[in-house]
Amino acid sequence: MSTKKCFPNNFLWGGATAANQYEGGYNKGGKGKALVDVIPAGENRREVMEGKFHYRDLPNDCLYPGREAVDFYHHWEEDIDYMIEMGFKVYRFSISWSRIFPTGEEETPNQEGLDFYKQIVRKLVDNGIEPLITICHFDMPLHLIEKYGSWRDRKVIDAYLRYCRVLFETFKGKVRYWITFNEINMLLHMPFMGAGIMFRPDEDQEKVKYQVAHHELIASALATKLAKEIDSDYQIGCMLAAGQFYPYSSDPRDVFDALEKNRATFFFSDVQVRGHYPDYTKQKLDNLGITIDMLPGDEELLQENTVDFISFSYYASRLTSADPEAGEKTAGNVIPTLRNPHLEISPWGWQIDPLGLRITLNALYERYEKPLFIVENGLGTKDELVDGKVNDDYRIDYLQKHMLAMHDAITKDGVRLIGYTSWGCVDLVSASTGQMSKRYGYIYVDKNDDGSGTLKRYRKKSFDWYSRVIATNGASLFE
Ligand code: BGP
Repeated sequence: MSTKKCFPNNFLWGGATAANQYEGGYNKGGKGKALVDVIPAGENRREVMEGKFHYRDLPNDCLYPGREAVDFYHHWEEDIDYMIEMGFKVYRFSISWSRIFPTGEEETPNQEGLDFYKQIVRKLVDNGIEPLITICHFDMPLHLIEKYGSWRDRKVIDAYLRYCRVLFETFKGKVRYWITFNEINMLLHMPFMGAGIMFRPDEDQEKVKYQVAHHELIASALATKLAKEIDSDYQIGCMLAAGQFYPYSSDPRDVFDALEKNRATFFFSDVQVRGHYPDYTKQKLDNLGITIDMLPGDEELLQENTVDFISFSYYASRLTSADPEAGEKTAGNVIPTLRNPHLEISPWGWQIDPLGLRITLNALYERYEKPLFIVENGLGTKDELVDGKVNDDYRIDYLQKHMLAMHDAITKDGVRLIGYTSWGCVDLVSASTGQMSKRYGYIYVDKNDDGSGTLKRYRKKSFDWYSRVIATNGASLFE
């Protein structure tokens, strides 16, 4: 095994965005209303995203940051030019479902919406950038939520497949990599943001969540089947909000608690990669008295249509204890965690753990032995624009350490990692907070938390740094 100081040939370096936080143009080009259009910034955001506060009951003066976002809708050429300049090999982005099917129920797609993405794919392909498309990234037509209660109803699977068919047929021969659902496990933690679920009074929320999970897993399997029928070269991936749970102490109860918390994430990939419900989930549901409504043939569908690669986001590891009083809490990517005293934290309280990335890569690779793809990682923090420049050495430091951990996983542990797209390569709206000030990009966008700003773009210091990493296939990380 090679330990040379660069990454495998053809390693896919790039960046990632998603329509709901980046694209804007929410009422342009025939687009229908989407889930993100009703998620406000400010104090009610969290409860709306958790499905506990109905968006219809929000005050009139709310700011909805996803509606304009950073207006990729009108800046796509300029932004992709920056990606070309940085030497991207891959660009991960999502398609807004309601731009293609405004209500989700039309017989034919909205041509204007489709044309918007066609020109993007054309520009990427013409410039040697591999598109990696997320079909559903915290996004769906609002109509499907209002009419069917979202993914609780199997009719939404049909709507999703109609949408998938249009994408797979339109981009045949141009796009290779697809992700069926962004962070599919997030639906357990943020049911509205993750899957459009608003809870009704007195319902068994766990039952609803697992039923919705089943429908998304079936939709993902059917999409995988459809993709292969249309183009056998298509590579389909699942996508997890990953980051291993560590036990808070060596107390076996803490160790067991970490094992159970990790299962809540692995449940999804176990189904999507291995093709069946793991026994620990079957037993858990049985113990909770939950029966999932399945149709005859569902189990075969899951078994026969597993994914080709496993993609995931990694921002940090997580920490847990069996003792509810133990430790101190800190923020993290939605899923609750305790503060790990061995780690530094970002100004938003997110922990920084490059070795945790290597641990997470190993956990996934040992479990599945399939190609892995890191499709989100990065430091969300404040930047200061001074004389048109941003000196983001802190971001470079974060990224450098995580990339070195990836290199260790590849060259010392034998992990098969095929690519890396850092999150929010152009600054965009934060999913958890709705803020603009929590920035991840190599490109600064002049937009503020209150929605003001010129939307003008500026290269940050990390822009040149990342360009060099890509140009040297990682060798510059060792200089
Ligand atoms: C993931 C999402 C992204 C993204 C990222 C960073 O959960 O897939 O959409 O936003 O986290 O989180 P945040 O925006 O809250 O900083």
